[in-house]
Amino acid sequence: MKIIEAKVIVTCPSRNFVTLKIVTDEGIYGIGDATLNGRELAVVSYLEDHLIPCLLGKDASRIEDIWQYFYRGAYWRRGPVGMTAIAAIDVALWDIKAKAANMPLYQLLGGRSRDGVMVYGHANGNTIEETVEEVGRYIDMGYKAIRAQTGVPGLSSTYGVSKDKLFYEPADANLPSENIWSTTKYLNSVPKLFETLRDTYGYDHHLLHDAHHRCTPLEAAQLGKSLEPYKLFWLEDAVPAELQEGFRLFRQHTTTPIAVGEVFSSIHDCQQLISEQLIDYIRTTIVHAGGISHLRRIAHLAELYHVRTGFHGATDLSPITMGAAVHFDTWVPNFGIQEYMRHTEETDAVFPHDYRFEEGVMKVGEKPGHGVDIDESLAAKYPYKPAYLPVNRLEDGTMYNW
Ligand code: GCO
Ligand code: MG
Repeated sequence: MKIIEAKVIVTCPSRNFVTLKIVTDEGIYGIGDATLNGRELAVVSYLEDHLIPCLLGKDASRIEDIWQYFYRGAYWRRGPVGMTAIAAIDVALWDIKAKAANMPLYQLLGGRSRDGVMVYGHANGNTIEETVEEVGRYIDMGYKAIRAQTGVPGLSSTYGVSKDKLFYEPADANLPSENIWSTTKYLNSVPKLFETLRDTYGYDHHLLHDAHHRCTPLEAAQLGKSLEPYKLFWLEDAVPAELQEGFRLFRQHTTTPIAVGEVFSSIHDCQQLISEQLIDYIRTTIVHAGGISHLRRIAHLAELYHVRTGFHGATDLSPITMGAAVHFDTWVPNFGIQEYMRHTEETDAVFPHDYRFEEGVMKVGEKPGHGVDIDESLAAKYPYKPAYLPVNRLEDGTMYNW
């Protein structure tokens, strides 16, 4: 089965998405997500100028060999741009293989391990009262697990708090907007949110929180400790993870479960975190970490060390990644949870799909492949719009992690 065409489709139905479509001489095609939020066109160029010319004419059934060709065969390897491009190829090829086998992707991966995939939604508000109300809205929609983020008194804006409650979109400006940050103010406000949430709704729902790379290991340890009474499902990205051994100090001081990894692009970014059991959930996802072929290796490594999966699923991951993830999650033995940030109706119309939300879980579809398609003529109606994620400064003006 020869690859005869590969094209990149850029579209902006509410936000930017990059999609790779691979067509074979047998008429079967597959699609993969290639979206890297705020850096979309770098991946477009990497695919169009460097990978697609080498892909044409290859045998679409040789997924592993093609993966190795683009990873090992590239002298300059790893990094988010390269691994996102490889992921798009990999997912499109798995889609093709599953369609050729006339099977839904999860069957090809090894079959079903569970009936539904528990997902968590995002509740947020400017104040604790507003956030508590929003969490109630998610409980009413049937969610079993909810992430809660709230505004920090004394800071005019912060990560995770949006104008439109149901559709949080951080890439909100054609040049990066600037946020101001204070970890001291933040650390004082978060425990109050979770105390109020537990007082209001009790302990039947899973609650999660994302610190978005803002703490040092010691600050993260303090935060984890202060949240222990509220029994979080996880505390995410408390510490930036370039220094994997930095998690030792954090880990040793708290029993709050630790999640990290949405910005990782390879198994080498989390090898120590996993093998030293410094984390409980690995968040690395299909589109940013080399596709299904590579994420499978990460999941297997994690399984050896009691680490479970909790893949990134924000709106900047297209419905193609969501669809592929639901197949992966339906199969993977050490599944933990899946993030699910709702896409807008415009996005869903461009990417018709057969996964569906039912009573707190995502149900996989039975269509051959990963079950997501792209409506190209509708996609063409939404041209690319430059959009950046914000940047962050401390109150004295110093650049900080966003
Ligand atoms: C999450 C993430 C996102 C990211 C976004 C960046 O946990 O869902 O932290 O909100 O900020 O995906 O592109
Ligand atoms: Mg996050």
